[in-house]
Parts: sequence; structure tokens; C-alpha cells
Amino acid sequence: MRVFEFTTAIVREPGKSVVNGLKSDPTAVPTYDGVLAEHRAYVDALAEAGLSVDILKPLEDFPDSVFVEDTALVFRDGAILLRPGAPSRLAEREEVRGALARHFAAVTELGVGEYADGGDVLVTPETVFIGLSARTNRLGAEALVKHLAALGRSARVVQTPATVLHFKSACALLSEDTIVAAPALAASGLFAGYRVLETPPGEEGAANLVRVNKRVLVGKSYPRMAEIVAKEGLEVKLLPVSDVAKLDAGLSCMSLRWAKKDEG
Ligand code: CIR
Repeated sequence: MRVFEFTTAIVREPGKSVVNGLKSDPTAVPTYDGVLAEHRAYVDALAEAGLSVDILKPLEDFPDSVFVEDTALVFRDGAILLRPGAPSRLAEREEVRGALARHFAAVTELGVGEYADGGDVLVTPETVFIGLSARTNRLGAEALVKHLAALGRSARVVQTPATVLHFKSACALLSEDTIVAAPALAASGLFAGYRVLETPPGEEGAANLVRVNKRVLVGKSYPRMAEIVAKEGLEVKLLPVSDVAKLDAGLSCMSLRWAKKDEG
């Protein structure tokens, strides 16, 4: 199966405390109803794309726990429990441990001092890019390289642009050879060997799109990016993201996605 073909996802419903999630713009105020509606539309889109979705219960003690992507990496052959780099998010890993154990026979985990957020990890067919960031430190990235090697994947440690929270805030895999990237990453030379489609001016946030099977989930606020994706011959599903964007999040952040062994 190709790296954007999935059968299964884990998501976590937002709690009312989501409005207190971490954010870089103090003037941006999300509402619980807004995030909940965006989350529900997202879960429906995953289900419509053919995925079976395991919906975990909201956790009021962890405002950012709806962004479950940051807690683990999941693959056909096993999962890696991460150690999120924001102190308020660290214990979210314990809350996802049980779900990983239900779905995966093999789960390894990052050790003490080894920090990495899933938002900093871009999986492509040949390479897994791990972006060093305010959340992902070198110890974490280097440990991840070893965990990934054990799952048969080669990885490369790179730098996340200082202007974005996570590496994948600024890029996504669109097809086997094509990456969508915001200018900060498109110009970096990191993606030599890939076709790179740059986000249109003013639509930098569109880089956090998600290819799921034949479809591409794109933020509704990014019509020109949607057009570019449609021109690639891919089916576009537009999803509202304005409230999660106020929490520096996008579409990839809200799920862990993988292809189950016994289903193809
Ligand atoms: C945070 O700052 O951790 C959350 N407010 C947003 C997390 C977004 N996650 C992601 O990009 N993978």
C-alpha cells in the first residue's frame, strides 16, 4: 500500500477546555462549538474516505489533546509513542497508550529527554523527514530515526522553519512524488527529487492538507490551493479549519492514520 493509503484512524473529540489550548496569537479566540463542528466534519470526511475511525473520549485536563497527531507515529507494522515537547502536552502520551495497545501488537516509545511531536514528522515513500523545532529536539529526532529504522523506514533530520510551529504546518505529501509546501520550505532545497507545489500567496496554511486514499482534505479557507489540487486530478474535500487555525493547528493534527495489516 502507498503511504497515503489508510484503513484506520484514531481521533480524540475536543473537550470544552480546547479554548485554552496553546496558541501563538493571543487575540485569536476559538470557540468550543466551532472546534467541535470542525472536528465532526473532519471525522465524517475520514469515514467517507473509507476509514474506520476510533474516536477517543475528550480530556478536559488536556486542552490540546484533540491534536492527537502529536502523541504518536503509526504504521502498518507498529506504532511509536512520542514525547510531545510542550510541557502542558507531555502527559497526553499516557492517554493514547491504551488505544495504541488495542490497535498494534508492537509499540515502542521515546525515552526521557527525547522530545518529538508528530506534527514535525512527514512520511514520504522513500524518507521520513523529522523537523527539529521548538517541540522536537535533536535527542528525540535521533532516537526516532532508530525507532523508524526498526520499522523499515529511513529517516532524515531537518530543520523546521522558525516561522512555523511544526514541520508539517508548512508541507504535506500530495502524491508519491509531489509535496505541497509553503514558501519557507519550498525554497529550502530539502525536497530535491520531489515535485514541489508551492502554496498560493496568502494561503500558506493550506500546506497542512491531508491526502487520504483518493481524496485530499483541504482547508475551506484555501480556494486557490484547492484548485491546484483538483488540477492534479485528485478529489478535493474542503473542510472548515478557521477555529483550529486559531490554535496553530490544521487538518493533519487531528488524527493518527494508518493501513491495517489484515485489510490489504
Ligand atoms: C499546540 O500548540 O500544540 C496546539 N495548539 C496545536 C497543535 C497542532 N498540531 C500539529 O500541527 N500537529
